[in-house]
Amino acid sequence: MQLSNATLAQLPASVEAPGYPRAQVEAGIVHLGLGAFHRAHQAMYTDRLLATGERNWGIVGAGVVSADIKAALAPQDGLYVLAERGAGREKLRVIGSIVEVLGGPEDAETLLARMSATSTRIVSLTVTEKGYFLDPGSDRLRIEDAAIAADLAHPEAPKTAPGLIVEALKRRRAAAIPPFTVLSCDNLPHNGRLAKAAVLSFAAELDSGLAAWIEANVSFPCTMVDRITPATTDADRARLLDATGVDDAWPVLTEEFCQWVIEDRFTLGRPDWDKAGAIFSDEIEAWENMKLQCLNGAHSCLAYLGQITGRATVAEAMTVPLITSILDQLWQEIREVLKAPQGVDTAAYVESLKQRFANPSLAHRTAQIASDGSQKLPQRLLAPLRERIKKGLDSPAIATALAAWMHYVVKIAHTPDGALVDPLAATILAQAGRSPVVEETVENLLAIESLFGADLASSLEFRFAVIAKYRQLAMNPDVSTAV
Ligand code: CS2
Repeated sequence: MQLSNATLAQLPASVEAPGYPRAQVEAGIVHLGLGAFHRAHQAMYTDRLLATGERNWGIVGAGVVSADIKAALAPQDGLYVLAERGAGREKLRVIGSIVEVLGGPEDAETLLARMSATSTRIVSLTVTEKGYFLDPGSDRLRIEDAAIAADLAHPEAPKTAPGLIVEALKRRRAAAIPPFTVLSCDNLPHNGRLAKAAVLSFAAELDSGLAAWIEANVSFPCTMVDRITPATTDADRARLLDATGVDDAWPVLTEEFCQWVIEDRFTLGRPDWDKAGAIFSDEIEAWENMKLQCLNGAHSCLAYLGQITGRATVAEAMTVPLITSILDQLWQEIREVLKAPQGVDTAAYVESLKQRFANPSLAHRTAQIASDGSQKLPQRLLAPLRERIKKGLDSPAIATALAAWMHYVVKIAHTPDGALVDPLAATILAQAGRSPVVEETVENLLAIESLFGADLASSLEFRFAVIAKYRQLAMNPDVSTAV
């Protein structure tokens, strides 16, 4: 039975259906980036809110990069199964908050029309770190990137998130429609500020008057987003079909835990997401740093150590004493320089992370987390490292995590046809493969300034610490990929 509005009434009792009349829901949000994370997080919060009687905040969702998501979800009327999995438990529910699905570039005109409509009051986005096209070190828009260059050459037919947002805002300004709020839900520090930087830089390349209008009128609240959501596999699809009899082309598997902290700065109103469990807070930076460093910093460390010791999933990596002892030390280093949100006990937070990482029901692949390291390491590990350097503290665990990343990229550089998933892959692989000498390899990788910044690239003390950890890892019998 194919999932759709028509078959909702026939869902088995084991699957919870949206408990509200979907036909009455009006769209107030356009969302860019319909990956698994958005569908486990913002769409789930919105679904929960619609179930309380809210009718004005349905979501028009658009896959920005490709049309795959439309091919999967449009025939299902935007519906999909969300499987929330704890140790030995699973809750299945159908999420109904995405009321229209648009695809990739071929739907750009419809998408722009939706973004420009008066009824659209929020444009939110989950386009991942690289979807902002900013240099991780400096937050400069990479106008030389082919996708951005193409959008600047044809701004009326944009394909990137900054290009789409600027064109829609331009149309609203021309039609005297007040601008929407831009809500970044990507896992980036001060994600609202980064969204603003990308949008303003893009607009400034085209029209300084438009850029000034955006700067004066558009709000870009920051958010902290959290829910571990591995990419869906064919095996997951088959298992869910078996268990429920419901055929869903793109279900989402996630954990039970979910958190969303939002800065309350919306110019055209907003859903009461707090009624669905989100938190509105003016302490957003503290929330973001705690999450990005304690959770994501540890995730990256686990991913690279897992990859170089042959552990395919996070739960598997969590069973290796070498890895968990490094992780404990890493958390200590991070917590020593962390300013936590008021009332939050970071020791308890870290304990809860251990449980979440060890969840055996989520096959969260270390290879997935290891991707895009250049976009992730600065906010996850280099930020606490810089705080520690300022205080004169050394950071053996952070150095180990970075050395693990180096082993990982060096291995790929020496593998024929080895592919690194990272927007800076060409530079990283060139630097990783230049020398057979450990000292030089570390030095060459640290010299990537857009990743490490001039400060870390030129710090001898830091370089020696990473070299020592690189050697130490290479000597460990668990590390099979050392060169
Ligand atoms: C992960 C995140 O893939 C990654 O880089 O660290 O996607 C992580 O699972 C989420 O941020 C959890 O909220």
